[in-house]
Amino acid sequence: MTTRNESAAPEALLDALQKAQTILVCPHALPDGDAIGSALALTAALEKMGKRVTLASADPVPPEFLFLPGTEKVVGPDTLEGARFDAAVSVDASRLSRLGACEKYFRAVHMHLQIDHHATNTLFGHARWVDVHAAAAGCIVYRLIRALNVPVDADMAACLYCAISTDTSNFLSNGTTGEAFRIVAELVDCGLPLHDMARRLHLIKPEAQLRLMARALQTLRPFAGGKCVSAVLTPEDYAATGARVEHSFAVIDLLINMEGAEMAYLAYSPFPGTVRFSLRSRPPYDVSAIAEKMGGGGHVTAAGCEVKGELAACCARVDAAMLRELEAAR
Ligand SMILES: [Mn+2]
Repeated sequence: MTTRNESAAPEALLDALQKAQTILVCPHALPDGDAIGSALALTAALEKMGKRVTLASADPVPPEFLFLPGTEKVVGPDTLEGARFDAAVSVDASRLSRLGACEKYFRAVHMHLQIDHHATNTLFGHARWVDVHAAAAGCIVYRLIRALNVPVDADMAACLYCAISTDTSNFLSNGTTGEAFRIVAELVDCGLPLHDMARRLHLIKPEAQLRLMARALQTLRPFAGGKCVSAVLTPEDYAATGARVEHSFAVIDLLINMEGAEMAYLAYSPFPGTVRFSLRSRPPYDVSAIAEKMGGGGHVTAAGCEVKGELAACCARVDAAMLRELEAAR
């Protein structure tokens, strides 16, 4: 029996949560906005029901999500040593190993509950709500909070908005469902500070990142008549701006959205000697094969790889591969 794509609340999950007094909540390792936002909202709701809840994350909450209400309660895996729980809930994790260093403590609990929306999930939970059509784990957590009859407050709304808006690339991805919009409409009615949250999660950038992006855009180089475009970042660019590696990622989104572009890459080299490539394409063009040939991987329209060597020579290889892909797909 499978609970995939259940739209109604699974009785076994509601029952287990109602009976449990002490509950462990775990997002997946290296938590993203969906994992941490969903886990925080679920924790707050269970606490409102009078449960004693421990929210444990294998990795620290990323700095950009630390402003979310409740993150001060998140503990690391070590604090779980010797603790006992009536039930453990995993959030946004497709398999147990995704819980990272929390996995062994999760396994030690007798009742495993699972909330997930990944098509690749292994249905490991004893009771679960797995809906592969949900736009985010946060959509399922919202349904669950409603099914448990817990009123949604502004703090829960902020966490659920974080979950849903980040997993849908701010409601721009094809995975964005009508339900995602309906839930956010409800969250606005529950006191969600929409503009403030949208700004913090999707618009604000540190000065160092803007300066790094400016340097990358200085190197903008369309080729193949503008069907392809590239930009590069060198170790000097990171040193001069004080930007971090993760500040590079916004550049590729600008490149692939250049008018007329079908494929784009950013070659970035935060440290001398290695060059990382972030590749993007528009259908039907495939950049995953290009990345794989260079020792990386990814999806058809978004892939990456890391190569040793000199920047210009590495870029020449990717240029040639993109030109071949343009030819092949014609
Ligand atoms: Mn997710």
